[in-house]
Amino acid sequence: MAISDFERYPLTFGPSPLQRLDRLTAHLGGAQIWAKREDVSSGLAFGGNKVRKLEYIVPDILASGADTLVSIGGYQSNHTRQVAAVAAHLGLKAVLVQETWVDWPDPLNDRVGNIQLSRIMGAEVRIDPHGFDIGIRESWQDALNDVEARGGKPYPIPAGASEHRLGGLGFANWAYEVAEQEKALGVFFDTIIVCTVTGSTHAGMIAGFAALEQAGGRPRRVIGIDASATIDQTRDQVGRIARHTADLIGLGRELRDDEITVLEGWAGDKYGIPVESTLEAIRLSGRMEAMIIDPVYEGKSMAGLVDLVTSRAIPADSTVLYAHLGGQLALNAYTGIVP
Ligand code: 1AC
Repeated sequence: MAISDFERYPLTFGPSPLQRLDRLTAHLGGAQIWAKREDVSSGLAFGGNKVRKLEYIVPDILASGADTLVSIGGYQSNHTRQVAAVAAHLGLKAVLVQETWVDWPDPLNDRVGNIQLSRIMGAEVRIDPHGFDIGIRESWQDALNDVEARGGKPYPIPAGASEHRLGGLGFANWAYEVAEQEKALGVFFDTIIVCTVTGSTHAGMIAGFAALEQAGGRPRRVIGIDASATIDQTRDQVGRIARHTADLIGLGRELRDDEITVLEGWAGDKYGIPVESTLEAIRLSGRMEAMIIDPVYEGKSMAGLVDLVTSRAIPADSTVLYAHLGGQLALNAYTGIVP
């Protein structure tokens, strides 16, 4: 099968926009930098990367006859907010387990930003005391059982939709979308920078770009910047999901280990806790480009980009595509950090 053989239920406006970041490029003085903006890709509750993943999962949801989407994340999960949005859009219910993934001392952490929007959209929000873990969780299994016990038909969507068997397809298709946009604009992105935590955004890109290369496209680097601070688990999950997705879209060969690059160094000690480089990246992106990024995901991947470009680990003749995944709503729960 190829990516085009999978059914896709449209939830986005169309291809997400590409934007040249000219002032940031000039400021860093090296590679050309562009962004692809998943944060403005959909009208469903501000969109984001999970909407794109859910486009490939919705046909399975509808075929299952489920009436309730059950998912999980931290209080400020972008993913659960997008599940709530898609549930509202489809006329389904949503039960969201919101674990205590981030020990962040903002008194409004469990009330503003993503979680507020999920409540507005009618989701049942369950605050849970468990800490950060990208794996499959008992609290989520309990929520699935509870929906069944009260006569509902749950549809399970794991954290970030990553461990879902179709979870990598949205970003495998992103690679094809980029290739089309490149043709139209006469540009080639030799390096992609993406934040990675639960893994399927990054993994899907790896599989999609590998398939494009297999079909005669030019090689490029897909660099994941870890924001989980549990690097071994994330690396393992990215590799596993990338290989599974490559298989689904008919790559016809095993992905090599050197195609799976997850770099550490910008996550700090804990998921969700910004460090100085995160804050500098948020300010830089805001002041140079009015591009708003967040302390959990894009602030960390932008910090990685800045260092890789200024150190010339990404050479000055490169053209870099930075994936903005739409994490910025979490800023509401970080009232103390900027400027
Ligand atoms: C970690 C999946 C993740 C979220 O928003 O919950 N990005």
